[in-house]
Parts: sequence; C-alpha cells; structure tokens
Amino acid sequence: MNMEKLIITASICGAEVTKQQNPAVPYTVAEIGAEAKSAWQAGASIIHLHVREDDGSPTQNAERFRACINEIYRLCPSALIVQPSTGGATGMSNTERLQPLSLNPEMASLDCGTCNFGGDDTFINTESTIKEFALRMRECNVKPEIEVFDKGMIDMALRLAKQGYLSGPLHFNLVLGVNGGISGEPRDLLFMAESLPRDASYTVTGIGRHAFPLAAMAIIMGGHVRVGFEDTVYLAKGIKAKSNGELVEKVVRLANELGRQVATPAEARIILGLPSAE
Ligand code: KMH
Ligand code: ZN
Repeated sequence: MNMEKLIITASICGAEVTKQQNPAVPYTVAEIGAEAKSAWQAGASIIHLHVREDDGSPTQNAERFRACINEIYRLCPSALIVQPSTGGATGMSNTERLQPLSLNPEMASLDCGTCNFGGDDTFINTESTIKEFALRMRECNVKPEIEVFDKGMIDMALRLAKQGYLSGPLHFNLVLGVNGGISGEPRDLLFMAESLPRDASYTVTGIGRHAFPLAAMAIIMGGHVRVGFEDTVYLAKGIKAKSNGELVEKVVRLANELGRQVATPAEARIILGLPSAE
C-alpha cells in the first residue's frame, strides 16, 4: 500500500475504565510505565496519557504526570511521543484539566465540543473553554490533537481555525462509538473523514466493539489508529486483553495483512510536523 506509515497511539489508561472491568488497567506510576512499555514494544509511537492516583481515581495533577512521563521515558528509550489529556475526567474544572500543559509536552488532546458521555455523565467543552485551551497550547508550543466525538465538533474546530485559534495543518482524533457521540458504523467514519480539510491528518478511535473494525478502515483509508484500555478492554468478543501491548499488536497485525507499514516515533514526528526528539 503506497501510503504514509501508520501512527499507532496507545490510550493506555483513560480516566474512567477500572480494574473491575479489566485487572490490567494501570493506576500506579509503575503500572502506567509498564503498560506504556508494552504498547511501545508492540509498535505504538504515541501514548495518549491520563494518570490516576494509586487507588484509581483520575487526576490531572502535574506532578503525577511528571512522575509517569519520567517512568515512561526510563522504560522506553526510543523517545515515544507522550500526549497528555486535557480532557481529564467528566466533572473536572478547566484549571484542573489544563495542569499537564505546564510540563510543555509535545502534544495534548483538545476536545472540541460538549456531549453526553455514557449514562448521565456530560463532557463539557464550551466555545470559550476550547478557545482558552487552544490559546494555552499555542503559548506552550504544544500541538493539539483535536478530539471530536461528532461532526459538529469538526465544524467547531474549523470555525476556530478560521478565527486564528488553531493553525494548520490540523491533526484530528475521530472518536466514534461513545454513547452520546456519533456511532461507529463504517458510514460514520467515512462521513467524518470526508468532512476534514484535505491537508489535515487524523487518527481513528473506535470505542468498544468498534475498535478493530474502525482500525482496519483507518488503515485502508490512510488515517492513523488509536487503541488502548481507555477505548476498549477487549481483544476480541468475550476476551479481555492482558495488556495494551496485546491491543497494539492486533492493530500491527491488521496493518501487516493490509500492507501498511507502521511508523516509529521518529517517523511519527515527521508525519505530524513535530520537531525531532534530538
Ligand atoms: N475522559 C473523558 C471525559 C481527552 O482525553 O481529551 C475525556 C477524554 C478526552 O478522555
Ligand atoms: Zn483521553
């Protein structure tokens, strides 16, 4: 397949998934480091990072992020790209959510709209919140991964880009299958991808049972793929993954079968227009 190499992002932890759902979900600094290593060894070049207290409760504390990022770099010497979440967990304040930007990461997630988020939870991102987060990312020299859960959020990002809050080429994360966002059928992904500017890059996140069918579509379409415990704890129907590495390995198998090569972290930086790590 004559396409750009595939960037695999591992969403190793998330803010909501628990050890009750899968005992391999990492909470401690050591567990987060080990899960990042398993994903990197399997072929991930980006870690989308949430962090937890040791008891599993989600936190956006900068020092906890620093400890986890240091542990990840200690265990993964090829300089993975670490992308902290600024979404945090539902109900967190903007000030709480913004804390990891103080560490000047290369990238961070930028959520571009409000939606229901499973059950009665809501994930609130008003227009002024998105503008504030985008400006802070620009100040800190952080490349936003524009996270969208529905088509209207793409439109919001494009409107803010027109107003100068975001600069191109834009990089999106199309998240499909959240209970409250767009569903995860093939036509949904086609619609979302066709709604992006021609020079944009995108990664695809399929939630739950949509993870691997949408990964296969993204591989064929020239998109990139995110997979990890944040998005699914299952390797296949009824089979829980033993690690994030197992989930990444499955994406690598799909890419190999479909003839698309997997990017190293250095190649991912070039694709995304990030400065090299050296
Ligand atoms: N935990 C969700 C409420 C992000 O990382 O930017 C939001 C989330 C998005 O995970
Ligand atoms: Zn996240």
